[in-house]
Amino acid sequence: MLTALTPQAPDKILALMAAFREDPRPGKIDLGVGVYKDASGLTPVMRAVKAAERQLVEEQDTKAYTGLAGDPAYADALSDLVLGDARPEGRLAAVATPGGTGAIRQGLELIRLATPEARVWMSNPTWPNHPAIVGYLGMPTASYRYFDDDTRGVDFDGMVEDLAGVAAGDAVILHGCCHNPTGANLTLDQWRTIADLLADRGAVPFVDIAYQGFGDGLEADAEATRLILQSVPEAIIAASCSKNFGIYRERTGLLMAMAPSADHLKVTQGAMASLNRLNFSFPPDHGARVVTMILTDDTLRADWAAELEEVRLGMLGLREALATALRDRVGSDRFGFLAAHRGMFSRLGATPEQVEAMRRDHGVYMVGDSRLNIAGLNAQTVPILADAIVAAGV
Ligand code: PLP
Ligand code: TYF
Repeated sequence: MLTALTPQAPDKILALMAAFREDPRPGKIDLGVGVYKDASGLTPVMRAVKAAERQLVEEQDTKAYTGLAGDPAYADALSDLVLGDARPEGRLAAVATPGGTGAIRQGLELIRLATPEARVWMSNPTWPNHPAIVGYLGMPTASYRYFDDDTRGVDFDGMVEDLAGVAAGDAVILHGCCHNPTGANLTLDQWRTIADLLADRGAVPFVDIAYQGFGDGLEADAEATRLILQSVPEAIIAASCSKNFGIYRERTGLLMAMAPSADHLKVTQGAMASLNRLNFSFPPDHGARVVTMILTDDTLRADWAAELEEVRLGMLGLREALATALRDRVGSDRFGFLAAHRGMFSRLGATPEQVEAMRRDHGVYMVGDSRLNIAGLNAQTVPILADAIVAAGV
C-alpha cells in the first residue's frame, strides 16, 4: 500500500526554514517563516500567556474532554475580540479548531458539505495553504487579481473586475487584515465596495484573520471583518491566535459561521461540531483556555494588549527604518511601499534570481516570491538588507 505513495509538494516556506538552519554563515538573516521575533531574534512567550499558564497549572482540576466545539467560553471571548459590536447575536455558530489552519480546513469542509459545487475564490497571490487545502478537498476554484507589481499596492480595479464574476453561493477567501504574502491591504472604503459587491451577487465571504493587532491595532484590524459581516446575510470567519497571542504550537483557532437567520443556527452549529468529530473529535484546549483567561481578566488583557502593541509598533519602526535606508541608497521613494504595507510581511517585488542572489551573496533568506518577514529584522540587520536589495538590483 505505502509503496503507492508519490512525493507530496513540499511547503516552500517550511523548506526555507530548513535551508536557513543548514547555512553555517554566522551573519545569515532569516526573513522566511512568519513567526514574530524580537530584536534579539527570540520568539518570546508573552507575559500574559505565562501568567495565565501559571494560574492554569495551579487551578485546573481536570483534563477531561471538553465538547466537540471546545469550551463555549472560548468561542464567546474570541468571537467578541474579532467581531465586537458586529457579532450577530443568535446567529453565530462557532467551534474551536487546531489553529487558524484548522479553522480554514473545517470552514472549507463546511462549504463543501453544504454546496459541493461552490467555487472557492482566492486572491492572487495568497497564503499557499489556501489553494493547497482547497485543491486537496477537490473543490472548484477561481482567483482574483490582488497585487499590483508596479506600485506594490493592491490592484483594486483588477480585484473588483475579477470578483464581478462570482456566482451566488461562491465562497470568497479574504484576508481580514495584514495580507499574506504581500502586506498590501484595502482601505476601509475599498472594503465597503467589496462587501457590497459580494452582497449584491449573493457570494459568501470567507474571512481569514490571522494577524489581528499586527497591522493598525486590535480594533482597526478587525474593522473590515466587521463591515463585511454587517453587509451580507451569511459569512464564514477563520481566526487564529497563533500570532497575536504568540502561541503558535498550541494550535489555537476558531471557526465562526454567521447563519442567515436564527432558524439556521442549530443545524450550522451541529454541522461544524460534526465536522470536528469526523476530523479529530475534540479540539485542543490548552491554548484556547489561556486565551479565554486573558480575554476575560482585565489585568491580563490589558497587559497582553500592551505587549501586542509593542510588537506592532516595533514592526512599524522596522518598516520605516528599511524604507528610509533604501531611500538613502537609491535616492527615491521607490521602496516607500515597505512603510505603507501592514503586518509581518511585505512582497518586495524581486525576481527569483534576485532573491537567490541575496541568499547566496548576503545570507538573506526570504521566500522565493520575495516575501520578507519584517519581524526577522533588527536595527543592525536593516542596513545589511538594504545593501543586499540594492546590490541585487531590485
Ligand atoms: N492564515 C494565514 C494567512 C496565515 O498566514 C496563517 C499563518 O500563520 C494562518 C492562517 C494560520 O496559522 P495557524 O494555523 O498557525 O494558526
Ligand atoms: O506564512 C507563514 O509564514 C506563516 C506560518 O504551512 C506558516 O503563516 C507557514 C507555512 C505553513 C504553516 C504556517
